[in-house]
Parts: sequence; C-alpha cells; structure tokens
Amino acid sequence: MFKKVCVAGAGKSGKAAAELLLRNGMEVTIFDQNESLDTENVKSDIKGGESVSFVLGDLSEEFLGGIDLFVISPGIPVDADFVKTVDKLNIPIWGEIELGYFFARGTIAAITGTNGKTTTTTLVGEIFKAYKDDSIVVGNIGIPFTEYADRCPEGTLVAAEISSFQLETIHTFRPHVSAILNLTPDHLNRHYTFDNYARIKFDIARNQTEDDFVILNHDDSEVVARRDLVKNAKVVYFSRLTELDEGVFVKNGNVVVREDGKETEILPLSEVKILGSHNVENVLAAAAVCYYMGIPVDIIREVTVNFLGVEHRIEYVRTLNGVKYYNDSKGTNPDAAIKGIGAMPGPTFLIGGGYDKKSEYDEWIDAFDGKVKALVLIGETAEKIAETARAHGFTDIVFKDSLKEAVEFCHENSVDGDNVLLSPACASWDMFKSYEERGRLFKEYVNELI
Ligand code: UMA
Repeated sequence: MFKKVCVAGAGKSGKAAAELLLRNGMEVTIFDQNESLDTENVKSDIKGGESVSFVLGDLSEEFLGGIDLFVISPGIPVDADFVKTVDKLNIPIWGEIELGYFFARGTIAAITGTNGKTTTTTLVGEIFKAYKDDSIVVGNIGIPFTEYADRCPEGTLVAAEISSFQLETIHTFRPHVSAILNLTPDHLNRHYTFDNYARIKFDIARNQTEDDFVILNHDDSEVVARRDLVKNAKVVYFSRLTELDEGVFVKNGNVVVREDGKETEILPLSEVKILGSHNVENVLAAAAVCYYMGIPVDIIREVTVNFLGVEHRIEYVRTLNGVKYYNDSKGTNPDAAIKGIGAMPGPTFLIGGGYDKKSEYDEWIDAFDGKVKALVLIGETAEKIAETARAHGFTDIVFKDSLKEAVEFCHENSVDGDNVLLSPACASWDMFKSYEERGRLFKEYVNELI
C-alpha cells in the first residue's frame, strides 16, 4: 500500500482525494500550480486536513523522490511538464477516478459521451435510488467519486458521469455497465484531435470483461465507426431511429428492449416529461444502462416518466412580460448549444461566448434557423463567434462586457412571445468558476428583473 501521496490540484477532486487518503492512513501533500492558493482554507475543507502539507507553484525532483503515488485532478493536462517529470521518475500517476475505484465497493455504471452525460447520469442515479436507497451519483457531475468510494456498503449501485479528462488517468477502472452517448468535437485544446478524444472516450470500456456491458448509440456514426475499440464487453446498442435486432429502441412510441429474440416494453415515450430528440436518446441510454444493471422494468418506467431534467440544461427560469427565460449554461460546446437553440419554440435572444476550447461555431450558427433575434456575446470567444456568424450572413450581434449586462440587454429589447436563452457553446472558465456558477448567476440576474 502507498504511504506518501501527492495530490495535484486543490479543487473538488483534490480535496476529496486527500480526505480519502487521510482516512485510509496515508500522508498527503497537496500540490497546486496556483501560488496564491489559500492553503488554510483548503485545509479547513478537508476532514483531518491539519496534517496536510502543501507545495505551490513548482514541484522539485527532490520532493518527488519521497512520493510513492501521484494523484491528479481532471483539470490538469496529462502532458503538463510537471506530470512528465513525475512519469519520468516512475511514480504511478492515478486520476481521482482510479483512486476511488481502488478503494471502491459496489457496482458501477459509468456514463460518458460529449453531451447528455449529466442528464443521463442523473436519471440513472434516480432509478438506482428508487431501487436501492443507498445508491450514489458521482463523477464529473460535481461529486468526486473519492468522496464516497470507500464508505458505501458492498452492494451499492454507483452512477458515475465520466469525462474524457478523467478517462485519461484510469488504469484498472472497470464499470459493470458503461455507456458512450455520442461523440462530437470537444476539448480539442487538450486532446488535440477528434480521433484522440474519441479513443479516450472508448477507454471507459477498456477494462471491462465479457461479463460487462457497453451501451453505444447506434444513431451516432462516429460511435459506431469505433465499435471495434471495444475488446471484451458485450456491446448493446440503443437507437431512436431504427428497430434493432438486439438492443434498446423505439417501437410504436414505446421504449423496448430486444434481447435473445424476446421483447420487453419499458415505457411509453408519450409519458416522458423531458423534451427534445436528444432527451429521447438520454432516456434510451438510461433505460439500457439500468436494464443491464438488473433494475426491474417497472422501477425504470416509474422514475423515468416522472423525471423533470437537470439544472442548467435548457432549464426554464421564469416568464416576465410574456418573455420566457431559459438557462442552458451546461451548453458548454457547440453541439450542446445546437440542442439548446433547437429546443426554443420561437424568436430568441441568445447569450453565448466564453472560454476558448478551440471549437468551431459554424454548425451552431447554422442551427439558428431564423429564430435568433440577437446573438449577445460575452467572454473570450466573443470576437471569434462574431466572425463565424458574419461569415454565415448572421449580423444581429451585440457585445456585452458581463453576463449581467447581457441579461439586461435582452430584457430591454425583447417583446411578448420572445425567449431569452443562455446557451454559450463555450466553457465558463474565462469569467466564472464553473458552468454551475454561470447558470446560477444567470438565474439570479433574471429573477432580479422587474
Ligand atoms: N490546477 C493546477 N494546474 C492545472 C489545472 C488546475 O494546479 O493545470 C489546480 C487549480 O489551481 C485548482 C485545481 O487544480 O486549484 C482545480 O482542479 P480541477 O480543474 O480538476 O477542478 P475540480 O474542482 O477538482 O473539478 C473536477 C472537474 N473539473 C474539470 O474537469 C475541469 C469537475 O468537472 C468535476 O465535477 C469535479 O472534478 C468532480 O469530479 C467540471 C467540468 O467542467 C464540471 N468538467 C469538464 C466538462 O464537463 O466539460 C470535463
């Protein structure tokens, strides 16, 4: 067992990882590149944190000489210079998910994909909880796996949202059921090419055996094209568009599972409350994950038809003077934002822009479909998005310095029947701590309007 562990990153993941290591008797040093990190504050967030030591700014080889495990937070790129140094010294590098898995009890369902992860994982988690109330929901969704991994009872069901960042640093992580919902370009500033990003996503199935299942989207050609990257797990497809010989699909308006020639009806789509074709895919994926995790069909049905969706995903905020306001702060890439604008029923003031992930915005602009009355841009990518929009002949563009000003502009210029949608197509990190903070502030500003 490891004795001296260095945890890199003092965010949510790092703090939870440190706490897990401390309660399992290990000595912990936290390393963070932020030289002005308030270490007392970090210590006070960690149970048993008084014994944690800190290294800020740079790591020396001398310090690393005494370390036998290096745990890295998902936000740290694996090709950062200090990570290369750690690797050169042959110190094992584990992500927070791998650390959680090492200590974990329970059976894991792990969900990845470019979009829909949070909605699908939340729904899966609610279905699990209805079946077994000690089930947990963890991962990229905002709750580190290490917070609960070693503290839940043997049979706990774990619903885990897993990002590409987290998959880069797994070694033995093996979910019983995994799912890849879809693949479109995202995080290319970190993963460089789409193919590299897609391969990392398929790593979710890397350690699965023939006793395990991987749920794949039959309607997504990029997913299907990479099916052979799955080596051992049983592949189960889901499809919104095609009746499959085997798998989970829509037949006569019902979600059905066809397995060994036998069909089981799970639920009627007409009773599902979450809107949009992307949500049909999320429901199909969640139903498939839960079915193969052994959850009874009546529980899957009951929870799914009563599910109202998640915060920050095309979330209705309020109606003021006949104008409907929606928070889609989780629209952190163009593909997600296409779904956001696609779900709007009529004329829309669209607030976009944010942290530059080197995305291309052409398809997003094309998806405006005559509905966008004004594109109100904020953040680092404002000019790049405006250039793309102009190149596509869209010129109703407004620049604002802050989200608050953007909301006020939309309020002042919208009329009865319009919609105001925050769906930025970009991450939040240029102006906010997280998309959650951006979404919460948006709702605050909207609720202050009179
Ligand atoms: N840090 C460095 N060097 C770096 C980067 C960060 O020292 O190069 C330090 C920062 O100074 C900071 C800490 O690391 O103190 C932050 O660590 P982090 O960025 O990993 O953030 P956490 O708070 O630990 O949150 C992480 C995930 N963040 C990222 O992947 C960027 C959260 O996903 C996740 O919810 C949380 O762990 C719990 O598992 C957020 C996210 O934006 C939601 N994910 C991306 C997405 O969904 O698109 C992948």
